[in-house]
Amino acid sequence: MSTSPTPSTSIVFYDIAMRPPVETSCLAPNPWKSRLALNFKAVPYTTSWVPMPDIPNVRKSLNVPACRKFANGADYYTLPIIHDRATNTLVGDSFDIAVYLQKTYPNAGAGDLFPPQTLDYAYSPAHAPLVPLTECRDGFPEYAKFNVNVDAAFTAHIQLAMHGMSELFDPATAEISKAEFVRRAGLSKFEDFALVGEKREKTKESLKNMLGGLGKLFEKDTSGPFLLGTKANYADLIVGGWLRTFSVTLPKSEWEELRSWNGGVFGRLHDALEVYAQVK
Ligand SMILES: N[C@@H](CCC(=O)N[C@@H](CS)C(=O)NCC(=O)O)C(=O)O
Repeated sequence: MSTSPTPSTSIVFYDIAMRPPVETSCLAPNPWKSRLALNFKAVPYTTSWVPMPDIPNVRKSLNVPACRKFANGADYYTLPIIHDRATNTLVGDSFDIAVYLQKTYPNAGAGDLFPPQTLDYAYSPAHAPLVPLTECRDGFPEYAKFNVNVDAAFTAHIQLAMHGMSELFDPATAEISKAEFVRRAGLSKFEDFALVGEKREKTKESLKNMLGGLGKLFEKDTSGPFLLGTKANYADLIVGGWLRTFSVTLPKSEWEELRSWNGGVFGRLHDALEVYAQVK
């Protein structure tokens, strides 16, 4: 018999508020990984939508230390966070959230988020990311390493998504958010993030190559659409979180292209994860 707590008191899930309606505009990859995991586990939760400029205050007021730092060592306050009121636990990193859900609710919903598997994928970006990524987390080392590599791989191509992302900023705080992105990048105006023409094509080509490598993992089990065939696990959700970001921020024609690469492996994965993509 399971001794895990009953998730009767709902979890509060903190995600970044984009343009209303937030249900269709939410796009941050790490919160998406957690939403997919919460829905996979079918635990009751409600979303608390945090305007982007309020993230530092919300995180500080919950007493959750930053899990990411800027290149100069200053704290970088991020979401997601979950507050599980059934166990009075706060968790402030998407990987830690998945591990927490698995350990606390091992048999809930669709079951095991971390079935044993080898996740043989390494990505070395040509340049260090603008903001260093969080270091590899504890628990399920194969998955933790995969998470770091997948984050590095997609982050290296994030400029493709910047324009689409800015269109989805909440108009109430868009100017503050844009100014913050400009400041972090050491640019003078948001338009400097623009990626067009030949340069855009090159970055798309690089994204296609990166996904070519990642896609090979999904082609091992041909019963698909998931890494281990017909049942999803957290590694699928890690990639699925990033696909959510690109699905709403790339121009439609480019998203359709991406879906078709590698014989459509990523389009199928994205569609198959729709069952865990409800925004609550
Ligand atoms: N390792 C952390 C990273 C979280 C993270 O980078 N969150 C981004 C969204 S995906 C964020 O909150 N950004 C806020 C900002 O850029 O101001 C996790 O997986 O939760």
